[in-house]
Amino acid sequence: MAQTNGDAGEDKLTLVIGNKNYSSWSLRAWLALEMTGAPFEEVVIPLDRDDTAAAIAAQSPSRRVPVLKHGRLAIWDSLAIAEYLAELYPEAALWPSDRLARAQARAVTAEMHAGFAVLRKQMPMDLRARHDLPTMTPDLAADVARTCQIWQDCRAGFGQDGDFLFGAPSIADAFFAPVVSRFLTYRPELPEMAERYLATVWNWPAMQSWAAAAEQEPWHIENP
Ligand SMILES: N[C@@H](CCC(=O)N[C@@H](CS)C(=O)NCC(=O)O)C(=O)O
Repeated sequence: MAQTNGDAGEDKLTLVIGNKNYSSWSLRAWLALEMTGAPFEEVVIPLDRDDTAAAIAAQSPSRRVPVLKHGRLAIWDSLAIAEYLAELYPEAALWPSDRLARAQARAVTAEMHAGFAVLRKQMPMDLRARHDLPTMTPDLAADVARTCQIWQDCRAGFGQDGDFLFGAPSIADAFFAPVVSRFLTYRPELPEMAERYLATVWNWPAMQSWAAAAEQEPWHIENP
């Protein structure tokens, strides 16, 4: 296990997540944790069942997943988890090492974390499914276009050393991975570079491992 700092010390890491086919916020934190290379346990709580709220409340102060348990700490919210892991495992370079690239990575990650409400609602993550494209309202089209613009700007400005937004995989890719899954499920028309980025993220071994587990899950949500 990589070196750890602070109070949590050598305690094991446990990530509490929703089911992998549906829980887009969980995917972000899980990919960030995978990138550290640290061993961890996962607890999967199936979403949208009668006992879901109680099961999550028993684990998470915010009554939301993901939540990361580390020693006496319970860290909720995907972005807080990602930042905690970036501090805990500096050698894993979860943020780009270049200051300008890192600033841009933080900006696009924050934008993803805080926005894209229409895209989230109209194209809910249903990783193993293929659905009809919803009506492309101006708001939905704007969210799709803004996503592609972000990918284009990051790739053109900072992506020269690899195929991810900032070359090597980073937290920014973890935060856009659910959008990649959504675009593969609903298939909006995308520019060539965005199609290439979809393939990059989909073929990312960590993403493949999450997708394989999603395929095996027994739960089905009719309207996710
Ligand atoms: N801003 C939070 C959002 C977390 C979130 O909304 N999680 C959903 C599942 S993807 C949840 O826990 N929903 C509660 C429920 O389904 O009862 C984050 O970044 O982690």
